[in-house]
Amino acid sequence: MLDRREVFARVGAIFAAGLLPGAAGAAGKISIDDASALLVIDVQNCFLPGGSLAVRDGDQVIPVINRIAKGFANVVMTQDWHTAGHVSFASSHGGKKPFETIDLKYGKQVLWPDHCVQGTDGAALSKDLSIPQAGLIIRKGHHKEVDSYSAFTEADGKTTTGLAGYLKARKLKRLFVAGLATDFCVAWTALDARKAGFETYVIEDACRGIDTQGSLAKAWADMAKAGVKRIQSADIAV
Ligand code: VGL
Ligand code: ZN
Repeated sequence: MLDRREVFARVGAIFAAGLLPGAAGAAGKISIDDASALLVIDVQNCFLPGGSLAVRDGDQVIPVINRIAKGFANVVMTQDWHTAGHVSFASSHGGKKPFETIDLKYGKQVLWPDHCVQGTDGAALSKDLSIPQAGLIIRKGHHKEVDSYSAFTEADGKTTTGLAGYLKARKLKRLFVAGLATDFCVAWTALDARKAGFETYVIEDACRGIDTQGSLAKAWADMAKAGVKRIQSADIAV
C-alpha cells in the first residue's frame, strides 16, 4: 500500500515528466492525436527561391514539413490564389512599389510584387511536397479587392473561407501550423485559429519569414500574446 504522501509524490513526478495525455507524450514530446491537424500554408513556387515573392530559404521548410506530415492523418494545405491585377499587387497602384503600404477600406495593406496568380505555375504547390493524405486545399485571396493572409478570414475581417467550420465539423481541435511566410500567412492563420478557439502551435523550423519593417518580431509577439505555442519540429513525437 502506498501512503498518501507517496501517492502525491508519484502523481507529481508523472506531471513533471509530462507523461499525462494532452500536452506531451513520451519523452516530453508533443503527441499527435485524432483531434490534431497540420495546416501547411502557401508552400507555392512564388514563395520559393526563384519565385516572384521568394521567401529567404523558403525551400528549407519542405523536408521538415514532409517529415512531420507523416505523423498527421489530418492535413489541410493552403494556396494564395490571387486574381490578375489583385489589390495587394503594387502594380495595381500607379507609382507604388513593392513593400510600400497603402490604406484600403479594411486597413493597412502591404503591397507586393505580383504573385500567386490563379492557375499560373507560380501559384502551384511545390512539386517537392510529399503529403498525399492531405484532405483539403483552401484557396484564399481570390477576391480581387480583398487580400487574405489568413486561411480563416479575409483581410476585411469578416469574409470567411469556411475553414473553421470544416475543422469543427471534423472535430479537429489542435492545429499545427507550418509553411510560408511566418510573419504573414502563417501568423495571421495562427491568430485567427486562436480567435476561433483552436489550440494552436506554430512549428518555427517548418516556417520562414519575409521580415519587412519589423514584421517578423511583431508577428511572434502577437502570436505569443494570443496564446499561440511556438515549437520546433523536434518537439513533436512523429
Ligand atoms: C503571403 C504576402 C503576400 C504569405 C501571401 O503567404 O505569407 N505573403 N501574400
Ligand atoms: Zn498574396
